[in-house]
Amino acid sequence: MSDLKPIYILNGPNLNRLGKREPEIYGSTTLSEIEEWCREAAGERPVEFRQTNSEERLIEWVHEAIDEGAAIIINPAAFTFTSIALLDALKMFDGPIIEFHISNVHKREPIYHRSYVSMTATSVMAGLGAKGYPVAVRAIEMLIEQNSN
Ligand code: DHK
Repeated sequence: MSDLKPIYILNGPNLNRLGKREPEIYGSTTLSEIEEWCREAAGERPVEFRQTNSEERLIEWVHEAIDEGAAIIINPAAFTFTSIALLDALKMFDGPIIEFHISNVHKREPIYHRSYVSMTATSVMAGLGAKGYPVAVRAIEMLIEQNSN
């Protein structure tokens, strides 16, 4: 049992369909494969890896991370561009936050160009594909380390 606080890796709507969903944009990797990669990259540190299509549930998980977590990696998917409620929740988190997108949202349709979450995220990663998730895990470890110095 690790005494390290967990990294919360939170995924928003439609990401449960990865592997089948617009593979030309999101690739063919499934969310469970991504979860495995994240746990491996996290090493000793526990990971809470979750996905929901519900804005309410995502916000409740951010509240849980506020009380229990060391860091948040969040792919809010479409809620990135619509949810002030999610932004308000993330503002309460005092650890590092990485906003993560599989695709480069800035190369896509204009509806994907304005992120509320970026107004509070420590870092934004976009366009690395599914293999970017374990990179984000290693990056958040560096940010946790920086935060603790
Ligand atoms: C995933 C989604 O579901 C979209 O709504 C975002 C993001 C992009 C991604 O690239 O991971 O716009």
